[in-house]
Amino acid sequence: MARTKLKITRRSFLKSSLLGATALSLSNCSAQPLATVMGQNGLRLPWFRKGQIKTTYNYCDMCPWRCGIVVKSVDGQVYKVDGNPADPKSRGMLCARGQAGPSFMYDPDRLRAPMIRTGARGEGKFKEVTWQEALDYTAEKLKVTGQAFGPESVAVFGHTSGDFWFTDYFAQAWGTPNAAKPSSSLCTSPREEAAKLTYGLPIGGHEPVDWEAINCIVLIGSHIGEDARNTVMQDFANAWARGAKVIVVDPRFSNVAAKADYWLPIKPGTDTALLLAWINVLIDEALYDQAYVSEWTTGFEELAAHVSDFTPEWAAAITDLPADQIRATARVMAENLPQAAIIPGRHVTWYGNDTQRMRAIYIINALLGAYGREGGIYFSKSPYIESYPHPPFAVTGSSGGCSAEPGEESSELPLGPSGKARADGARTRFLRGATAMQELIDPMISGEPYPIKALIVYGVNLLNSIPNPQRTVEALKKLDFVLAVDVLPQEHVAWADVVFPEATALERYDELWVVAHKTPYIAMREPAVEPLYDTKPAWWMVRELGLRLGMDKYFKWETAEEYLDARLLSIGSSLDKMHEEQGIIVQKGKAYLADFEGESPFPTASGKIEFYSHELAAANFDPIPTYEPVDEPPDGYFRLLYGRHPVHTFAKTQNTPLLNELYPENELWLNEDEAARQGIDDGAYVWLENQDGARSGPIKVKATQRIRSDAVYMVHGFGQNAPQLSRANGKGASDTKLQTTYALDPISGGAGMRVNFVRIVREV
Ligand SMILES: Nc1nc2c(c(=O)[nH]1)N[C@H]1C(S)=C(S)[C@@H](COP(=O)(O)OP(=O)(O)OC[C@H]3O[C@@H](n4cnc5c(=O)[nH]c(N)nc54)[C@H](O)[C@@H]3O)O[C@H]1N2
Ligand SMILES: Nc1nc2c(c(=O)[nH]1)N[C@H]1C(S)=C(S)[C@@H](COP(=O)(O)OP(=O)(O)OC[C@H]3O[C@@H](n4cnc5c(=O)[nH]c(N)nc54)[C@H](O)[C@@H]3O)O[C@H]1N2
Ligand code: SF4
Ligand SMILES: [Mo]
Repeated sequence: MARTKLKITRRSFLKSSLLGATALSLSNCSAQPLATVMGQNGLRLPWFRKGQIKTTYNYCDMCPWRCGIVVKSVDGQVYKVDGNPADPKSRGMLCARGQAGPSFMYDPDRLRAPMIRTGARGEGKFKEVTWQEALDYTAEKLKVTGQAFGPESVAVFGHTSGDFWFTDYFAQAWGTPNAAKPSSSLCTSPREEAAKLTYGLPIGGHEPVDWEAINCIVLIGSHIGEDARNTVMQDFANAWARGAKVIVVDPRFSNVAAKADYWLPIKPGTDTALLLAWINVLIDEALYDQAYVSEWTTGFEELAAHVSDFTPEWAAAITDLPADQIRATARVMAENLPQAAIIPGRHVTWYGNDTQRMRAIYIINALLGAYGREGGIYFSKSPYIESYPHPPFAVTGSSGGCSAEPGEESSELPLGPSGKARADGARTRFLRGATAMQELIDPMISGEPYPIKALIVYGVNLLNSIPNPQRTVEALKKLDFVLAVDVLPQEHVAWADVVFPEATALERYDELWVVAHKTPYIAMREPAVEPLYDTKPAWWMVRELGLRLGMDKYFKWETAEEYLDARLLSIGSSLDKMHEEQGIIVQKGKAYLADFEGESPFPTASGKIEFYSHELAAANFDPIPTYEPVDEPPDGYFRLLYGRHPVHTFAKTQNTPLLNELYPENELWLNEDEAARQGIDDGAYVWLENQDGARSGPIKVKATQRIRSDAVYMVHGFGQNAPQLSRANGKGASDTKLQTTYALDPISGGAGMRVNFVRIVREV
């Protein structure tokens, strides 16, 4: 395939074939009468005002990646967001979802006023109340619950960028260790635990791949281009145009597989066998970086002995891949070392043995000498900035996650003020793990190990993000009190006692976005316009609650500006100064081994990369990764796989007018031969039933050779049951509703969701 030797620019980026959908969104818009597009998005004509154009700086909240944006508004209306050229993530460009920020903000279905429930839970009947009433009522409920059952009986779930105020600040000040983010145990926790166990450092929010100089890119179930993180797409496209070799391991011919030199259509769930065979080849053929391994690693002898039988022929029988292809791909990696690496991936909670798979990945990267080398994996550094000065919190500990800045590490599980550890600890405990969100649902139902009686849900799509939503509904029925803080009437909002409607990211100040990076940096969020309707920002909500709950000492600041200025003062800046400097502060990094002048950059016990983990051995886990088979689909069933669509984020953008127009419903990828065997036409609508009898649909069949015959695939986030989401309600099928079970990773607390099977049902 010919590659255009072209550096990605703003113009070429939008044209890139990887980004077909992005380009489509723009051409679609310009082809329609402007009034139609504006009308669909709740915008008023005339759009060309005489008023002055106001510029504000922000970071995109349309997905957890958070590209820096420049917001243009006139007379209190937002018209346009652009990538902030000064921002190391966006570099002046945005993806389709980022461009749709104003469309998300002007969604006519938004929550408009605080509400208190009047009907039964789940019925969705509320009365609008004043903020005073909603806050007084909530504070009273929290106070009573805390007095009767202790502060840890209140769980706080948070995601989206404002979650800091609830999940970190409020939860710790209030004193509950039961604060969790879906971006940890439903996303990254295995890769974070594995990284800390293997080389002592977290991956962090921004994967430290040294894209500028990498020559061999290996993707294990990461589908760049569908996983549409702006920066990663730019970086990948540039590396590809430079001629970097690309190896994609995916049971599905993903968009990025179409750009690959090697596509390995692996049998789902067998990746660790492939990885062990790759290690076997690298060692057996002495292809690894021997100088690096002897200087920077421990446990090589044990590793070599461990993998000696895991030959490509052994793996071929397990993975359904030819042994020659396994050997050839290991050699391609080695030919390019140390400018070769397996990309850490992001959503890595797959089959329950995920920390071990991630460790196998990092072991290969170390054999390739990639850590701390140009074109390999650089060392991220956190920016320097002080926290807002406050008295010690009642409980400390990171709730973790891909949206969190790396928190304080502690070797113990966080304890509440009454001495109780996190309620997920009994099942998933491993030393430094972040709270496992899905493991906090059982204590809400059973009261074990102790009762959780109240739940605050901030920016988490409760019934679409946590597997086994049927169980979550049981919990919602049992809880004494539920507060939902959201911007949209999502499915779970109907189950809340109180609803706080939040102002969107474009309408509020927020905590700084502090990013560990090659060039550590800080981005700001300032409001472009006044909040619409009777909505408020999260910082204001937690402060008002805190004052009502006698937590005044944590809320000495009166406004977000005061809070932010105090933090920025610690680095000689201020909100005004940051605004003048395009909303971004960049600091100096320490990316490569050479920057450490002989000191070890690896904060493990040995100061080296540990092929053999004494820490895991001591906790009775395999010290070197082993392959564990996963259950096969029963007869007549397919493994249910899922992933991203370039123009949607999880289950939150399906109702966004512009994005809904681009991809209104998801499809079921079904192998064409299987479809023919079952007499199902391409484009037919079917229902799906899982191994436990849960159903979802109808969903349109996409009969294709781009997927193996033992699995089906759909985009996550559809099949919602939320009558007030006028565009998203009832469209397509829900992967979550078909995930009635998950496999718990005992090391990281991750919930492996690819262990569910579905069969096709023609009629309901
Ligand atoms: N079945 C299944 N489950 C998954 C995944 C999957 O692929 N399949 N993916 C997993 C992964 S990788 C992740 S990271 C998680 C993501 O999990 P979530 O973050 O829960 O996913 P979203 O659907 O984006 O939900 C965001 C919620 O925040 C609300 N919201 C949006 N903006 C704001 C705001 O400004 N303020 C407030 N208060 N609320 C706001 C939205 O309306 C929505 O309710 O899901 C995980 N769960
Ligand atoms: N457009 C868009 N982009 C996003 C997001 C979004 O919501 N929308 N969310 C962001 C977030 S928080 C996350 S965590 C990432 C997630 O994005 P990634 O981590 O890149 O991808 P996943 O969605 O987990 O991976 C899905 C891929 O894994 C393949 N797969 C399934 N089973 C197996 C298996 O057993 N082995 C192998 N090798 N492959 C398998 C699937 O076919 C699919 O191609 O995306 C980020 N980017
Ligand atoms: S990747 Fe797209 S949606 Fe995510 S933060 Fe960047 S521009 Fe926004
Ligand atoms: Mo994620």
